[in-house]
This record gives sequence, structure tokens and C-alpha cells, in this order.
Amino acid sequence: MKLTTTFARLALGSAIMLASLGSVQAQEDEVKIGFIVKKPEQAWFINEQKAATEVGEEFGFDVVRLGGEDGQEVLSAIDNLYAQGAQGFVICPPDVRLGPAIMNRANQYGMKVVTVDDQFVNTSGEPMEGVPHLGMSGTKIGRQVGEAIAAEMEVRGWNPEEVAALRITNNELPTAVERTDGATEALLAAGFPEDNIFDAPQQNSDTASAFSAASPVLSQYGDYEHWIIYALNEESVLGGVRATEQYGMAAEDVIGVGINGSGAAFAEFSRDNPTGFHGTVAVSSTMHGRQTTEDLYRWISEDQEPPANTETSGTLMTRNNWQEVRAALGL
Ligand code: FCA
Repeated sequence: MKLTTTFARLALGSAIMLASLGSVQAQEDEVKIGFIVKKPEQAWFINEQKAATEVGEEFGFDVVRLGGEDGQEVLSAIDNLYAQGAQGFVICPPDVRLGPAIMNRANQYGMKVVTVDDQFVNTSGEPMEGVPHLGMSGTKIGRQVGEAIAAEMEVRGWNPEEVAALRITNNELPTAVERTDGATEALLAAGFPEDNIFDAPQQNSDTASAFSAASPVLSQYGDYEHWIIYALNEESVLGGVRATEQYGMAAEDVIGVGINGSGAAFAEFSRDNPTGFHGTVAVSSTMHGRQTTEDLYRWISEDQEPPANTETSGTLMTRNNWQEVRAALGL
């Protein structure tokens, strides 16, 4: 009786071993990747991750969507992905200076990494060019913002000398600096007076931090009747617009132009009455999510390394054309 039990146990043991060997084999053939974003609740990132999942469904591999709102969260997300057998991840990091630490962890695990939107910088603050990146062309898209604002000022017949600019800045993030610098450049080229540009440095890249940054600037320069607003993204421009409303300014006295073209802008354009949010330069978050996911997949499965740096472009979206632009960009 005892012998039989031992034998049965042994037989069961080898069956389990065989079964687990089988699953290791399967895991080796199966591709699984992570898609980690700094702000999982923001419409831009929701859409990007959704697009990534769809690519996985089409090609037949798994995409694990994760949030990484600070360094600790990102490192645990990477550990978690490794434990699940993932071979790599796409990431928009919460702080670009985490690049070396993130790469260190990924290299320990032999995982491949592609950055999206916000490119890693090394300890000297230079872009980490060894990590394939896809993001918007910050300067060009920023210029489009400046040009759109200048054009709308002309439509409204504003005298630039009497207009104040609320420039919501984020100096920690290189793409943000490129975007607001590009907009400033285009405004100056259109004759906007440099002395009328006032900075509102934000701590983050969302509406709440932009609102807090904007309010004191509006009250400090409350003599201006007309305001233009720009920032790294539409969420932040919306924070500025909300601050002008709280300050009692009318929609026709405010021209805010954002960047992204995500659900935040669609909700604003869908309101019955126009607000100070005039428009946004829309970029395809669908394409950003799809392309980076596909690139990483091919790198893992076909050993085809992605391009070092891909720059994407944008289209101005306003209350008048947003539905057409949305459809054209697959949003
Ligand atoms: C940055 C911004 C996002 C989006 C993205 C492309 O990460 O914070 O809102 O503009 O670049």
C-alpha cells in the first residue's frame, strides 16, 4: 500500500514536471510585452494603451497595460512583467531622468525597451539615443500652436500690444520645452511682443497643476483684457482656460490652443457654447500606441531593431473640424 502510494506520488510528480516543462516551452514561443504609461487616467494614454492591445490581438501576442506614476511604480511594473514572462516593454516614463535606472533593470532581465512620447535622458541630461524612441516633433508642433494662435488673434482683430500670453511651462520635460519654445518662436515671428509673455511653471502635465500655476499669473497681470494660452498639452491649456473662467474672463477674450487631440479636447468641443479653448494640434495617439507596440514585437520576434527616433506630426483641430480630424487620425 505504502509502495503504491509512493509510486503514485512519483508518477504524479513527473506528470506535473512534464506539464510545467510544456508551459515553459509555450512561454518561450509566446510573446508578451508591457505598455507602461505615466498617467494611465489621461485620455491620450488610455487611447495609446488601447491601440497597443489591439495590435496584440491582431498579431496574436499579449499586451499588459500598466501605470507607472513614479520611479518606484515603474520598477515594480518591470519586476511584475518579468515575473509574467514578458520579453520587453514600451514606456512613457513619469520622469525622463529615470532612463538609466529603468534601462539597468530591463538589462538585468534581458528585456527590450522602446520609449514613447517622453524620451529618456542620461545623467548629463542628453537624450538616451540607444533606446528606440517614437514621439511628436515638439518644435514643429509647438510652432503650429503659435501660428494657430496668431491667426485667431487676427480673426478677432486683437492688437498684440494689448494681449498677454500665459505660457504654462514644464522645464523638467524636454519635449515640453520644445513645444512651448516652438509656440513662442512662431508668436514672436508673427509680431507678438516678448514682454507680454508670462510664465506659469507647472509641477506636472495635467489640468490641476496647470490651473494652480495659471491662477497667480492671471491675478498678477489682471489689467490685460485679452489672453492667449499655450502649454505642452491640451490638458494643461484647459487648466489655464478654467483659471481664466474662474477669474471672470469671457470666452471671446481668451484663445487657448493645446496639443494632443484626445478625449479632453473632444469633451470641450462638444459643449453647447464655445469656451476659451480655441483648438488643439492633434497627433494620433492611436498611431503612437500601434507603431511602438508593433516595433517592439518585431524586435522580439524577428530581431528587427526599431528605428532610433521617429518624429510624428500634427493637424490643427478646432470646434469646426474636430470630428473630421478625429476620424482622419483614427482616434
Ligand atoms: C507628453 C504629454 C502628454 C502627451 C505626450 C505625447 O507625455 O505629457 O500629454 O502630449 O507627451
